[in-house]
Amino acid sequence: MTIVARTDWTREEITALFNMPFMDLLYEAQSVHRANHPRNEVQLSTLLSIKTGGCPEDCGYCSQSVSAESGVKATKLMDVRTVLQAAAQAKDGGSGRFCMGAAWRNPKDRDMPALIEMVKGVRQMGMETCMTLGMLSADQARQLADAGLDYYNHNIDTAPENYANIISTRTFEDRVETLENVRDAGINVCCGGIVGLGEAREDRIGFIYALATMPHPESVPINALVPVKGTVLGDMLADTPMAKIDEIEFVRTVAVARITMPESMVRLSAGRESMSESCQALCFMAGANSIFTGDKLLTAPNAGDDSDGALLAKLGISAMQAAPHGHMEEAAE
Ligand code: SAM
Ligand code: DTB
Ligand code: SF4
Repeated sequence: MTIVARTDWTREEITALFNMPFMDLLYEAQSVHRANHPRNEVQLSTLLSIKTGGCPEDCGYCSQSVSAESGVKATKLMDVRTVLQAAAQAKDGGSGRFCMGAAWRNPKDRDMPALIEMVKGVRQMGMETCMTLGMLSADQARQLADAGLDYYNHNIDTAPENYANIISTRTFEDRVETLENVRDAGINVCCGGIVGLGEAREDRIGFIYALATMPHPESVPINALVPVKGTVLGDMLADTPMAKIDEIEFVRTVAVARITMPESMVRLSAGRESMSESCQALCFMAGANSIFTGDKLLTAPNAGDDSDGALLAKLGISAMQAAPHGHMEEAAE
């Protein structure tokens, strides 16, 4: 399925959405949601860190950067069998997509054969595949596409104007180049970012504006910063608790993402563990329709299957059987 939604949003329009009375914004977002997606359904994905820590990039939020003193131990790339065992477990737990993440600036060509085996193995189990490995060359993207990779996650993370305040080892344009390589290879794009980095409303506007004016990602993860001690931003937040993102402002960001990218899946990603049930419910109302399940993200804790199961049951939300953009669904048509 190709996304045809408009990409000519103006910054003024996005600002006006952020400024709407909260109830009007939620009503609008839920209306857009219902016109484009099955109601009361969320897509469930499971994350696995296949290569943890020791990352040469200096993203100020990340526990896996060599610049952070977070105590995360660096590991080598996991072997294919261990990855496939974890995938089988995720499938048993009802997950429809398995996302494999590596703390790399980019994969080395010598890593490609193992990565390709992982994609093929997970697909054989009947699950959708997603990887997030840092920057990809056009050739690497093609190799992963040939193996059957369904999604590639590569976030713009924040507004282009704010990028250099958060990461200095690469540019916003580097990110866009990988996104183009991924899209050109025919892989679905998963691209979003983080709020709660201490950014201003203007930066959140700039972040959504950047996403909504590019070819819309099939999936848009909105992460709330998980503050980790020993990272620049985690420590900043510990010193200035007032900097924590306001929940209503977080929900507004989700709603504006839903309205401006109506056909995309909007994923309520990191940060759910410390979010109230009511805030998560408001995010679903605002059009979020995808979450990570399991009790761990890559290195940080996640809400966990028991509390998620209880919350979804309480809200009358069920697991989506097939995401609208996956190769799996196309194969079934
Ligand atoms: N190294 C690869 C990369 O950066 O593209 C893949 C893994 S990286 C951990 C994937 C995304 O996780 C980042 O782009 C960021 O948006 C999110 N992330 C990382 N640490 C986070 C944190 N502490 N809180 C919230 N989101 C986080
Ligand atoms: C994304 O946007 N969020 C996920 C996924 N893409 C790979 C990762 C969140 C990571 C949270 C911090 C951690 O677990 O270390
Ligand atoms: Fe490395 Fe990704 Fe963490 Fe940045 S977000 S330090 S690129 S693992």
